[in-house]
Amino acid sequence: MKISSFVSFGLSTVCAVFLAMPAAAQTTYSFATGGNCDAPNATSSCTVAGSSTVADTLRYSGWGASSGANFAAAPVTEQNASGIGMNSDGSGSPNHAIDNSGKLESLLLNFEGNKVVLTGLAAGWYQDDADVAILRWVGADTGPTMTSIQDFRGRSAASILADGWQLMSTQDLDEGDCCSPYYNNTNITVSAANASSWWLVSSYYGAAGSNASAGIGDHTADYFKLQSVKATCVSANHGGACNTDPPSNGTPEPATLALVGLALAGAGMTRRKLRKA
Ligand SMILES: [Ca+2]
Ligand SMILES: [Ca+2]
Ligand SMILES: [Ca+2]
Ligand SMILES: [Ca+2]
Repeated sequence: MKISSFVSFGLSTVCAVFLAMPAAAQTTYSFATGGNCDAPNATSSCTVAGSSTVADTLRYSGWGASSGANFAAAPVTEQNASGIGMNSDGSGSPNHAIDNSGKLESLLLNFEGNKVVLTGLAAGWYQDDADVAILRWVGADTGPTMTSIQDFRGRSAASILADGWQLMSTQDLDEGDCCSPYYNNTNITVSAANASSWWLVSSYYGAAGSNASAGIGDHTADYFKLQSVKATCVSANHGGACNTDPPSNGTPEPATLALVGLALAGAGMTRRKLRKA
């Protein structure tokens, strides 16, 4: 192949690959479908499939913290069509919702191999007030260790950033600019600069840095059940196109490795038998 035709072939291949890359698409993850699981602690976090194949499954777990204390795993419970709630300090209504009366409760979202921008969320139920803080993880790729992170209440945006979190948006689901079922976009620009694999949907904590002028009407304690979130994938975790397969497919499971080992051992035995024959 001549150099010029080789270059031409290379360019057309690059163009074909580029054109084949999926455009950024918003995926809806619904917690209202039921039958997912109740997550009693962080080690048994639940997963929920997205509506699109562009973004992977979403893994989530619940966390609650007393004022001034570090987060501890909090049970996440299914609330049928309303979505999910959290029981860090009682299961009676309205403490069965995600709330900030007593403990500050936050839902940790992990989009595994993809970096996404959280582009929407919906509450399926609320009581009193329903103000929400949305943060993204800007720390190490391994993600947060929640048990080493302190309750956000009364802390500055700088101290939260030092922990690896960045406040991205505050939302007022009870007095929002939208409609039943209390759906609101998070108004975060979809860009690499705003993407992360880890997001936190927290009951409002009122720390410095939250934007009162954005319409947060913080009247009282907040109680809501999270019905769904929307996310737009920007890239895979280490650059490139968004992963379309579960990341676990890229890492051999121990059982797979054992099978490969058996196959290699079998091939070795066959070669030895062939040499003997
Ligand atoms: Ca609760
Ligand atoms: Ca509570
Ligand atoms: Ca409000
Ligand atoms: Ca409030």
